[in-house]
Amino acid sequence: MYAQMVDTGVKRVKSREEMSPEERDFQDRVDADIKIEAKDWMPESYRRTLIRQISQHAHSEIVGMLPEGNWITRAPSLKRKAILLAKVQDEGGHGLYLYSAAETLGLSREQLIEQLHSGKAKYSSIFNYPSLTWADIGAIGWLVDGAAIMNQVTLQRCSYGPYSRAMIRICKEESFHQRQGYDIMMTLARGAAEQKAMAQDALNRWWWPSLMMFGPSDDQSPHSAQSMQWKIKLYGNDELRQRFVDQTVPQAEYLDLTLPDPDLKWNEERGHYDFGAIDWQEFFHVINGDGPCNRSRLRARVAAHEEGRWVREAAVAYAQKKTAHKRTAA
Ligand code: FAQ
Repeated sequence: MYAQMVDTGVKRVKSREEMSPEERDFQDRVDADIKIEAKDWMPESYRRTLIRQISQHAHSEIVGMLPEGNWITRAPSLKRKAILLAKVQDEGGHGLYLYSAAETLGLSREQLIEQLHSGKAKYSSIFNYPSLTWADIGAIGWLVDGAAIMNQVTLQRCSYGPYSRAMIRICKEESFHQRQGYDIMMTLARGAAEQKAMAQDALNRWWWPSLMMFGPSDDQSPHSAQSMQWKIKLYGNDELRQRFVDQTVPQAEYLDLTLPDPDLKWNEERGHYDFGAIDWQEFFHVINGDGPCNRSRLRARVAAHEEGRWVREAAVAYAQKKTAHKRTAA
């Protein structure tokens, strides 16, 4: 039986009795953990929800290259530079897998990119914050990749085959990314007083935005109930956020850094850390286009797309030439 919800802006979930026979069959397959593939029948709103989520995820990966790309030329050593370069390239690759997964649902890459550039499609709130110092690269790897993995590990088991398979590879790379971020933080936290202060400052600025990455609280999340019924999401936003807090507090203690939350404390009864109130007003400002870097991030993406046009055209011309050559040779 599926929860009946009052219509409060949070999308209503159909009861089994209200479903059409096709919808019931579809739900039975989802409940039996049978993956849904691109050519299978699916409710139109399942398809639309997936396009929204997967494309938002793809856009996040490629916009997420910008705050880190900002530090490639200023990395403190050749080794750090090579590692960061590889990480940023990985994020571009994640974008590619995810755009490909979204394309299986019937939209072209051009349409998806156009939705990003016109501001119609969202990308993760976190990438609208600036990376001000080298320590931010550590904080992004540790916290942002850490929050991303917490969410993505569960998406490996989501109901849509192409998305879940893309997630398996992405998660392997993301866990390496998190380790490299923590390694930067450890070096800084064990370095000179100035370095430790820089690490603490980065943690202070990235902590709360990282918690916001999980999305609004479940009672304010319009899509969660339906997405969980369809196993597009396996857990609610609050549960994953709590897991992230529980995992990260001991890591901060090990670094001897302080999380910027006076209300953070272990709750013996719940077996979890309690934490302070999230500033949801800031979150909604950011996702509605008014964060510190929204405009510059979009400008940079549009410029990169325009400047890369000749590369795409050259690649297509080369592929066409090769096919024509093969045909004449055959
Ligand atoms: N930012 O009802 P819900 C990464 C929107 S990857 C912006 O809870 P849903 C790797 C949401 O779209 C990070 N918007 O929505 C990396 C909806 O808007 P709409 C990205 C947000 O979809 C690391 C509205 O609020 N990861 O970081 C955010 O069920 C380092 C209502 O929310 C993914 O995308 C947000 N944080 O749950 C790369 C994972 N949260 O359409 C480079 C896949 C919510 O109604 C460097 N996505 N919104 O106007 C998901 O798991 C889900 O989409 C959630 C949101 C959990 C993000």
